[in-house]
Amino acid sequence: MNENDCMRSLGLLFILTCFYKSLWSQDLPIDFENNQDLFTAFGNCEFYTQTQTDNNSNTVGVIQNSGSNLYEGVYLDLTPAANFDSSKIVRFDFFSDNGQNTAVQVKFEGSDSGFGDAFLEISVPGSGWSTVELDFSQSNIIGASGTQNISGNFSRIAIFVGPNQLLSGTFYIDNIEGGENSPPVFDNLVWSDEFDDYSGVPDPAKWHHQIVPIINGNAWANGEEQHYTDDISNSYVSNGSLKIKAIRENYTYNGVTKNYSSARLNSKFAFKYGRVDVRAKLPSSGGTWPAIWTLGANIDEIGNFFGNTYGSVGWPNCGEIDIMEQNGWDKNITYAYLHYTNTNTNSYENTGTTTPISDSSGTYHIYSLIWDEDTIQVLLDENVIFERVNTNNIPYDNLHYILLNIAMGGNLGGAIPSNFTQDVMEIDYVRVYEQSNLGLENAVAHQIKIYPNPASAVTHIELQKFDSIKSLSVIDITGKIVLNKTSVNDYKTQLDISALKAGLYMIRIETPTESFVKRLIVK
Ligand SMILES: [Ca+2]
Ligand SMILES: [Ca+2]
Repeated sequence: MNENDCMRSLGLLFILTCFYKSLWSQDLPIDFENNQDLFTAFGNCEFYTQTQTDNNSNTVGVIQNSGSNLYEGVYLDLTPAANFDSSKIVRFDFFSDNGQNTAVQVKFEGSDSGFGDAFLEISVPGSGWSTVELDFSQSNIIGASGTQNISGNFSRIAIFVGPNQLLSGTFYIDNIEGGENSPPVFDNLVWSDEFDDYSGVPDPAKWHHQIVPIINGNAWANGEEQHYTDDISNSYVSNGSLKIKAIRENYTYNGVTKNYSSARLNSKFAFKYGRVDVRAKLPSSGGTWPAIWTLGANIDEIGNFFGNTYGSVGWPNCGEIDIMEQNGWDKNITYAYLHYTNTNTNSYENTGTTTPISDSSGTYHIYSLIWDEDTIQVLLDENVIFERVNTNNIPYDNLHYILLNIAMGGNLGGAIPSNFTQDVMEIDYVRVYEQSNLGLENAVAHQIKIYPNPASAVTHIELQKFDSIKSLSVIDITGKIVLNKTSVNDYKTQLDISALKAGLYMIRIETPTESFVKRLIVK
C-alpha cells in the first residue's frame, strides 16, 4: 500500500513465474493428480503419468526403464523442500508385476543442513501394488560411511528403479509421502467482527479510525487524494456488514483540503502467525484503491492505533502483507504482495502476484492469509494465489494488525473519473484464527496425515504412529457436523468429500483413546 511503484515495473514473466509456482508447486505428498509432480527422467529413462489401469479415478506416475544405463531414473525439485525434522518415514505405493523382487532407491538431495545426498533402497515384490516404507533416521549418505539420522530440508527427490542394474521395464508409482512440513492448525477463532448484531459506528472496542495523515500530518503516501475520517458517512455497519465508503466531497483536515473522503480502519488486535479471513465485496469505480492488509505493529506510523506499543522501526522494516489490493483501472485482478526490508541486505524488497478475479464488486469473495514461521500464503476463495517461504531474512515474525481502507487515486488508484461520486467496500466479516492451545492436539497433530489437502473429491486420513481410527467427523466453519464416518477401525481411511462445498473444515478424528482435530480445505 505504501510503496507501489515497484509493482508496475514487474515484468510479466515474473508475475507468471509466481503464478505458476504457487499453483503448481511440487511438494510432498506426491499423488500425480491434476497433472502435477511431473518428474524429469534421465539416463534413457522415461517418465509420464497416466490413469491407473484398474482405477480410473486415480492417476499414477510411470517410470519406464530402458535397461541401457546402470543409473537411469527420475527426479523432482520440491517446493517447499522435504522436511525431516519430525517424521523420517517416507512411504510410497509401487507397482511391478515382473515376478521378481525389484530394487527401488529413493534419494534426497540439496540439504540445507549440511547433509550429503541421503538414500535408501528397498526390495519390492514384483506382484502388483505394494506399499513400502523407508526410514531416513538411518539413512545412507553419499560419500559417508555408516548411517545418519537426517534432518532439515532437502530440495530434490530422485528415484531409481533397479539402481546399479541394467533393468528394463515399466513400473508405476503413487502416493509418495513423508518429509512434509506440518502446517500448524489454525482452528481457534481468537478475534473477529461479524458486523451482524449491531449497526452504526464500527465497534470501537475492535476498530481504530486512522485519520491523521502519515506524512508530516498533512499527506498520505503514494500521492493519494483522499482524507480519511471517522465520520459515520465514511464507515458504518448496517445489514450485517461493514461499509467503507469513499465520497467526492471537499474535506479539510489540519488546514489541508482534499476532494475526497474515505476511511482507514486499524484492528485494535495484533497477532503473530495465524489465519485471517475477510469476506468482502469491492468498489467497482475507477480511481478506487481498496485494500485488506496488515502492517507490523512495530511501525512508527503516526496516528495508527498501536503507536510505540510494540516498537517503532518504521516502514518497510515492520513488514507489510497485502492480502487484497485492487488498482483503480482493472477491477478484474487482485494483488497479493509483501513489502519489507531484507534484514540481510537492509534494502527494500517486494514480492507478490496478481490473480484474475471475477465480479469482485457484485459478489462476496473470501480474502485470506495463512501465516506461520515457515510460510506466508495469500488465498482467494480458499485457493492459494501467492506463497512465500518465511525465511530469516524477511521480517515476518512480529505482531501484525489488520487495515481496511479505500484510497482514492495515487499510484495504484490512478486517474479518478470526473463523474465519480461515491463507492463502497462491504465487509461481511473479519476473522482471525490462531493455533489451538490444546497442547495434546498440537503435540500429536503432525502424526496425522490428511492428503490431498486441499482436496476436491476424496481425501485420505492416516495415523502414522498411533492406534486405529474409530470414527471421523467433518465440521464446517459454523460448527455443524457435515460428514460422519463410524466403525473405521483401521489406521487409515478415506473420505468422499465430493458433496461438500468449497471452504474450510475441521476433521475430528477419534481413536479409542484420544481425539484430534485437523484442518481440511475443500476446493
Ligand atoms: Ca494418484
Ligand atoms: Ca456479517
